[in-house]
Amino acid sequence: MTSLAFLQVLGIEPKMLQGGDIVVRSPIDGAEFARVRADSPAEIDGKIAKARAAFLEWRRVPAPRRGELIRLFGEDLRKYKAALGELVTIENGKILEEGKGEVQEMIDICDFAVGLSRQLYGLTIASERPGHRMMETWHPLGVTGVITAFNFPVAVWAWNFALAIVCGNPVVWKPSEKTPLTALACQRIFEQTAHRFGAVPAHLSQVVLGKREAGMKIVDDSRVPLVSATGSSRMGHEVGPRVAARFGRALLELGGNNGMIVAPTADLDLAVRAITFSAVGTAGQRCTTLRRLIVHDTIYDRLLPRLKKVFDSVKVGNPLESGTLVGPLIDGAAFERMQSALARARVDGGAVSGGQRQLENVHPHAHYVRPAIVEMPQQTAIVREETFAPILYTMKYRELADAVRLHNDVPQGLASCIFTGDVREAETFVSTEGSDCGIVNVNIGPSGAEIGGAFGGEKETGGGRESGSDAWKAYMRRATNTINYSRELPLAQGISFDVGA
Ligand code: UN1
Repeated sequence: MTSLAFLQVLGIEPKMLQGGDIVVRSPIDGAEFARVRADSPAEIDGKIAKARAAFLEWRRVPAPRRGELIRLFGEDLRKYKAALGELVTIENGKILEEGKGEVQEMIDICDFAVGLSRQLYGLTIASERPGHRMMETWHPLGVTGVITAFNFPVAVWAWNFALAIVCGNPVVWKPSEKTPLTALACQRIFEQTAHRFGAVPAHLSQVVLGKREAGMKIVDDSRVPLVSATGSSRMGHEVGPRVAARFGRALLELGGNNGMIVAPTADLDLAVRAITFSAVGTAGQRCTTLRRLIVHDTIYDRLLPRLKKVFDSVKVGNPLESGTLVGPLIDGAAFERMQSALARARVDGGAVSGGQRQLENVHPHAHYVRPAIVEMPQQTAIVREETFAPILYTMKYRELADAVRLHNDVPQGLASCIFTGDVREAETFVSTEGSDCGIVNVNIGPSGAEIGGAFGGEKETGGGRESGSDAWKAYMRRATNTINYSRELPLAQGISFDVGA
C-alpha cells in the first residue's frame, strides 16, 4: 500500500522493518506493512539503566538550555509535519487532516515547553521565625516512563516528552504495538535534533517496543520514578497499583465516556457541527470522543433527524483521500466490540441507526463503519461503558438537574460540555454542582482540547493531568527549603529545647 521510500524521509530504513516479531498492519487495508522487533526483558533493563545514566548528566543542564533542545525539536517537527502526519494516518487510520493536526499538537507543546523552561517557579514562603527564609525549589525527578495508546500515537508522547525533557528527565517510551513506526520516526527526528544541539547525553530519549509485558517492565522498575500511562481504565487498574506498590508516581490518562447536554436555547447549527466532529471524528477513537448526548425533550425531535442525516452522509473511506471524514477502525477486534455494544444496546431497548460495516468489498481485511446513533430509553449498563468506536447514545431530559445527574452517573470523568444560550445553565454546569469531569466546556464539543490547559479527568479516567497549565509539576520533585541567616536557633511552634550547650 505504501512504499518504504516514503518512510526513509523520516529516517526509517527498510532493514528496521523486517524480520521482527511484531506485525504492523495499516488499518486502511488491513495489510501487513512492516515487522519490527520487540525488546527483550534484558534489553529493556539495559535501556532503563542507560536512561538513569543520562539523568545524572541532564539534570545538571540549566532548564532554559534544556528548553533550547525542545525549541530545536519543534523546528524539526515543523519540517516533518507532512511526512509524520501521513505516517500517523497510515499506521493509525485517522484522516490526514487529523494526522497532521496531531503533529501540530506536538509542535504546540514544544513551544509551550520552551517558555516553561524559564518558568519552573517555586514559591517563597514567609517564615514564622526571625532571620529565616522559606522557599520551594523544583528539581528533575528522574527517568520518565511513557506508555501510549494507538489512538494518539505521537501527540500524547510529545506532551510527556517535551515537559519531561525541560524538567530534566530522560524518557523511555513504550508505544502501542499497533503503532511502533511513528515512535521510531519520532525517535529518528529527535536524534537529528540532538545532533544539531550538540551536547545531549546519549540515551536521553529511547523507545522500547513490545506488548503488554514490555510496558509492565517499566511499570515495575523502581529506577523509573514516574510512569505516565495512557490507555483503557482496565489497563490503569493494573498500572496504578503496581506503580504505587513501589511508591512510584503514576500519571494516568484512561477511559472517557464523554457527554453533552443540549439545552432548549442551544444554537443547534453549532451543536450539530460540534456533535459530528466529536462523535465521528477519529472514527470515535479519541478518549475525548462524544459518546452520550442528553437532549432537552422540547428540541429532541428537531435535533435527532438533523444528526441522523449528517451521520448518514459523512464520507467514510480511505483517510488519505481528501473529503473523507471517517477513516477505518483500528482492527477487527474494535469492529467486534462495536457490534457487540450495538447488540447489547438493542437488547436494552435502543433504536440503532447506522453502525454497519462499509467498503467490505474493496477492503475485506479493513474495518470501516457507518457511525451509529442509538436512541436509548435510559442510561443502561452498555451506555455507561466506554466502547472505542463511533457510537453516539442519545437520551432525553426535562430538568437540568436531572441531565447533570445522568451526565455524572458514569464511572469515567474525562470531558463534558453543555450547549446553551442561558448563562445560568452554563454557569451551573461548570460549577461545583455541575459536571464532575476534568474538562468542562460550554458551546464547544468535548474533544479537540488545546495543549495550554491541563488535560485529564477524574474517577476511572485516572486523575492525571498532562500537557499545559501546571502539569509540569508531576515531572519534578519539590523541595521545601528553610534557610537560617540569623545567629539564633529558634524552633518552629515556639518549642523550647534547652540542651544547655
Ligand atoms: C486522547 O484521545 O488520548 O482533546 C487524547 C483531544 C486531543 C487529545 C486526545 N487534543 O481530543
